[in-house]
Amino acid sequence: RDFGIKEVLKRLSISGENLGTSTGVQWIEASEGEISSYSPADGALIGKVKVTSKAGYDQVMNQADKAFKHWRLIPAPQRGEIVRQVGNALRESKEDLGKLVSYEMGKSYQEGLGEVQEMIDICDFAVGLSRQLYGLTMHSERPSHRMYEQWHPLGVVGVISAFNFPVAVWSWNAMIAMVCGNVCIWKPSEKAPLSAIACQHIISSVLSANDMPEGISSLVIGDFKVGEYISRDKRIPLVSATGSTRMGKIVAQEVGGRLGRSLLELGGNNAMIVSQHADLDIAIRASLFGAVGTAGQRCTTTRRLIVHDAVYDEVKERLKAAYQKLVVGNPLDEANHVGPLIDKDAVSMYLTAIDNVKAEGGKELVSGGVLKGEGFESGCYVKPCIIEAENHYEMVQHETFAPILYLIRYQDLEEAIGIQNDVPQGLSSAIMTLNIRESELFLSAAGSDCGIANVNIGTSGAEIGGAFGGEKETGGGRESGSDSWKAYMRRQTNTINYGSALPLAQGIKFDI
Ligand code: UN1
Repeated sequence: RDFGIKEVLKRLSISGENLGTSTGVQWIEASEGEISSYSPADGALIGKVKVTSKAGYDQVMNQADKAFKHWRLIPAPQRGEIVRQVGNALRESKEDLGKLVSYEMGKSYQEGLGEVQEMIDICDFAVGLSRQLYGLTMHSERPSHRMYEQWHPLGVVGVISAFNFPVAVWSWNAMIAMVCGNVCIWKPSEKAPLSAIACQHIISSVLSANDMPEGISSLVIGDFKVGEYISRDKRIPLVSATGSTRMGKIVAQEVGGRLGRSLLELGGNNAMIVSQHADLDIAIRASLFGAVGTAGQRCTTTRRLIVHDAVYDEVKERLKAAYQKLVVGNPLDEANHVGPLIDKDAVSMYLTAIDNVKAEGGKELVSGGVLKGEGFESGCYVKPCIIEAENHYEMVQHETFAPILYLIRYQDLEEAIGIQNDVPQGLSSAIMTLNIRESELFLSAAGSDCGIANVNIGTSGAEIGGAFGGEKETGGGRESGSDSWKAYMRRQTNTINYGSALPLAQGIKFDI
């Protein structure tokens, strides 16, 4: 069964050979080599994409630079109107784009739809925001003076996104950046370039319908080399990058070396504390989805379950039973719960992690392994597994992008919070408890050190309305909702003297 993929590709303007470089509406030839995109679902070649050459990148950058000078002068609510149309275009293509994401990246069709829904929601959010880019006014210490602040756009924003949310993370950045008056250059993951090309076709239809110049939202394709064009380019004041901590450190150094800004959303090593006061029905459901959803390839995936001694055995048995019911298989088939990993490299990292954690003393409660046979020909399907482990194990300290859940036992809550925080990453966290003292301690300054801390819901599935991101090696950036828009703007403080004298600040006398 091909689940109607051929028609989906046609409707999304994806062909066997695709240009990967777009200045907005136009696609340009300037390329150097190509990337083949294979589906981890069935191993089939979906299409090829031309990699952007340095000359192609420069062409994109020059257009973007010019477009910024135009776009920044369009009133923000009118920019919002264009983003509103992008949201509507996404609504029209929701099923198609969701299916392509699912087929190219391997997440379930339901999750593919959910990802496109996040894009639609962020468009709505950005439209409202376009009338709310508020600055403060303040009282001057000098007579007949007025002070206020304004927020201005930065310029060309570089967006580097990862394979696991191949389209939503772009939209969180680009839609907010665009209402703020910036133009964007997007380098999607080289593991999911076709989903990005489909998005570029969607946004370009809106840009051309509005007679917008080239350069407002452009696309470049390639691996870290193309990423370097962006991170080293002095003309790009902000680089927003999502991916591994390793990648983030390189981007941060390159952008920091030229004193540019970076907004980083890197690895997570998210834990859920299950207290003896938890509603275990909720805890089991949340940990199951958190650990195996997207085959463990979300930044917010639940990787560690820190369980109170008094309920440890019950949680362990119930989870084992739930894992037996999981159906792994083609992500487009809605009967399946878990799809494949992105590629065979990811499979070998998964296997290495399991071997290493066992060598450190970990005990497999639900065994892992690669699935073989009919339907698993791509070689990317693995068994979600549970391993009893200790938090200090090297592998437990490390983010493995796969469905491996570590079970850890605790005796008292302060110890559990200590375990939860004792990893290099700080993205998402959760506690399952019906005890208000416990939940409030977990949310206090002495509680979770993560950017996201939840009570009685899991670590993944954050809503777009909140600021998304985390601390420590997660990189410190915040994207999407709340006042994350400020990262895409520069603040200017303005003092205006409407009197006829020139009093100096701090009461300084300077008379001649
Ligand atoms: C990511 O994994 O890169 O909270 C982003 C979630 C999604 C976003 C995850 N809304 O799981």
